[in-house]
Amino acid sequence: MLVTLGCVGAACGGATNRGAFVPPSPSTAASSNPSPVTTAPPCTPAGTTLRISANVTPPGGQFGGQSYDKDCLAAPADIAFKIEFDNKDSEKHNVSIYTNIGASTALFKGKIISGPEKITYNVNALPPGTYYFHCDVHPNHMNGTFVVSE
Ligand SMILES: [Cu+2]
Repeated sequence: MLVTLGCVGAACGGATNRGAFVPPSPSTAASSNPSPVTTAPPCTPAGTTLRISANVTPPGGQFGGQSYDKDCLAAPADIAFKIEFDNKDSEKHNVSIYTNIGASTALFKGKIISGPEKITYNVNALPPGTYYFHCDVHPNHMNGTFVVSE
């Protein structure tokens, strides 16, 4: 069966994945009914510069069309890193990291910027864990998993 390594789909695509290991195709035929890999993180770190964009909100999407271009970010553990945030939208957005989906404890809060504009956030080192990120302006529509791992 196929083993999923790293990002699912285009969730974590980008230039930082250039050096990512690409598994060879298995010699056996792919199962028509692959079982999900439940233990692998949804994305894995590839360097200390992370990138995420806020998509342009479609017309009429003012109360629900806001979105990021990915739903998983990953950073290496125990080392400071950067998040290059490209707000392509005309609305205000940011990226903040929380301990969990309830967003009760913030690990990092990014400055909210009006787009179109780019900003680079400098984030202090975090211990390994599976956290959560969202836009503080649109937490219900712009959010995802934040993985910190070796
Ligand atoms: Cu937002």
